[in-house]
Amino acid sequence: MIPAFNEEARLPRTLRALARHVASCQDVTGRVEVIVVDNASTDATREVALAADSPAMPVRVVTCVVPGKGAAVRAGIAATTADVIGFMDADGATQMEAIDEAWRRLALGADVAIGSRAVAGSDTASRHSWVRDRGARAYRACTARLVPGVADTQCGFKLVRGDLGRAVFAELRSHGFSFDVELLARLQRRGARIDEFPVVWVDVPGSTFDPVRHGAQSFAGLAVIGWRLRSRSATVVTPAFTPLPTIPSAAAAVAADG
Ligand SMILES: Nc1nc2c(ncn2[C@@H]2O[C@H](COP(=O)(O)OP(=O)(O)OP(=O)(O)O)[C@@H](O)[C@H]2O)c(=O)[nH]1
Ligand SMILES: [Mg+2]
Repeated sequence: MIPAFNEEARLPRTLRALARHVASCQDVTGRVEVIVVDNASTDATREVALAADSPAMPVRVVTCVVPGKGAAVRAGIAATTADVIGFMDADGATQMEAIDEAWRRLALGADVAIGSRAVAGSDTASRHSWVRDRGARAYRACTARLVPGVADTQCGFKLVRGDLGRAVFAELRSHGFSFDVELLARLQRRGARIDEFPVVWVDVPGSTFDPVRHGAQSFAGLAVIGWRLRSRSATVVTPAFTPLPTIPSAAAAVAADG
């Protein structure tokens, strides 16, 4: 699924690239469906999303009434039924090859495969401003306590087993950009195997992330997540998923949303 807020400019190119990629790897992934989740876009996000709908790659739009990327991704995941689900950003900054690598890792036994700009092999030649980079570094230092062992919580590309993903997303309370941290922390507490793999990431102008407003909210969000995870209700472990058998070959591939 793809969260999209005023993405009429960036979404069409991403959906075209995704359709091309899906066509080339469908024998491995099976049928791929895309859910675009919009909340309160004031441009033609909805129309450009629906214009990309095709029999080869169905696209539907879900409207989320709660604002924020986290709320949108949660609503999109709740609308899925597939065995493998995931989300990616509308800007297409993470290159599509990430789909193949994430899929391979799930097939080899990972519960979750997350793209990363901070592990060996990643390529992020074109990055953010100096200020944004410094902010991201400070943010990573803070997330290290909440999700130990994960170098880049914020890359906008993650695939997860469907049953597990739907169960964990239903628990999330973060509506903003920090939801990835809560997601990963809750997955770790369930004992999920999280594979972090390098991606090629190319900055695409037109970010919806305001370093001042969203930056401050993101740091505050971490404090709230830490508090929630320490609270009694968050420590209850619910055995909400059973292991998915490893996919032995392309012929046994499963369908995915987004
Ligand atoms: N539905 C919805 N989507 C959102 C909202 N805020 C951000 N998004 C989407 O979240 C994705 C990531 O946002 P970006 O603007 O790329 O920001 P980012 O990836 O965190 O930061 P950059 O590294 O600058 O790209 C995009 O697909 C946005 O459209 C929101 O409030 N609602
Ligand atoms: Mg982005």
